[in-house]
Amino acid sequence: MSFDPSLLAKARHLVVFTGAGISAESGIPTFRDRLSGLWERYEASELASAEGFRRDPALVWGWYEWRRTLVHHAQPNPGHQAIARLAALVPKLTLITQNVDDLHERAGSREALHLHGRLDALRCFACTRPALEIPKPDEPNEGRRVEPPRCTRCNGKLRPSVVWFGEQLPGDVLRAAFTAAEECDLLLSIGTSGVVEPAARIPRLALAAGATVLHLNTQPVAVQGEREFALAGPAGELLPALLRQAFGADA
Ligand code: BV8
Ligand code: ZN
Repeated sequence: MSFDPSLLAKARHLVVFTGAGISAESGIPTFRDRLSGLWERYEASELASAEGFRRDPALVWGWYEWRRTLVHHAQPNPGHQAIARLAALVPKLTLITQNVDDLHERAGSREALHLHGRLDALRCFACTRPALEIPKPDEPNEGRRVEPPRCTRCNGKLRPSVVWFGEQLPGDVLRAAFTAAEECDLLLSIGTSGVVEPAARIPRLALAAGATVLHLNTQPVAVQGEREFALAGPAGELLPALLRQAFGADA
């Protein structure tokens, strides 16, 4: 049985849950599914972790600087834009993202719940206080080592305010995400491999609470039961088509 687009038009509370795949068509490498994927190129545990930063701060800071410049030069794609339009088409929308880029915001989405923090915020690795000014990122140069800037208060090294592996997700954001997943009647899970915990629990929570879940992914996604569906294809094409089917040609 295939997904009925009218469910989107009838949704009272829609949750949109995104992963790295929603930014792929903006030219931001995902973590696993492409040969040049960041995780293929580096050990994620080596780079996206406090131990990695302690061991080689210049390599980790250089990786984040490269990613910040990629995002800085990237544009939101039709997938991000369709999600931004959805907010005006349904009574209530909660956007939850695993991504640390600001492409949802630049597409016009407001109040995205960033489970894993954001690249464009920095804090001190030593005293944890937020950095007051964000240095302009250097030009992209994959894997170049760059010494991290220093905290103006304690001279500690600055780090990106993202959630590294082994670090806890911000409790208030995670609770808001879980609550939305349990309250919604429809959840779109877009561009995520569903590997990273606890974020990967979100579609499962929605399904268990009786919602319908639709996965949008270039790869096939295994679904079970009569309330879980999957569409295979790029989000930048599937989402605009879904809005047209649900809300009419000019949605
Ligand atoms: C925690 C910020 C506990 C940083 C990220 C076993 C061993 C070791 C650890 C664990 C383990 N089991 C569980 C863990 C814990 C660990 C974890 O889940 N590890 C995984 C690898 C197994 N989790 C943690 O450590 C979390 N913290 O558990 O803390 C704790 C408790 C108490 C006290 C202290 C600690 C923290 C996890 C957060 C890590 N940080 N990001 C940064 O970005 O640098 S996660 C990072 O990877 C991304 O943010 C993203 O969330 C994730 C990658 O996942 P996806 O978004 O799904 O992206 P991916 O590339 O995987 O997939 C892309 C998908 O898109 C693919 O399916 C592809 O087919 C599809 N696609 C591609 N193109 C398109 C598309 N779809 C549609 N359209 C397209 N065009
Ligand atoms: Zn400091």
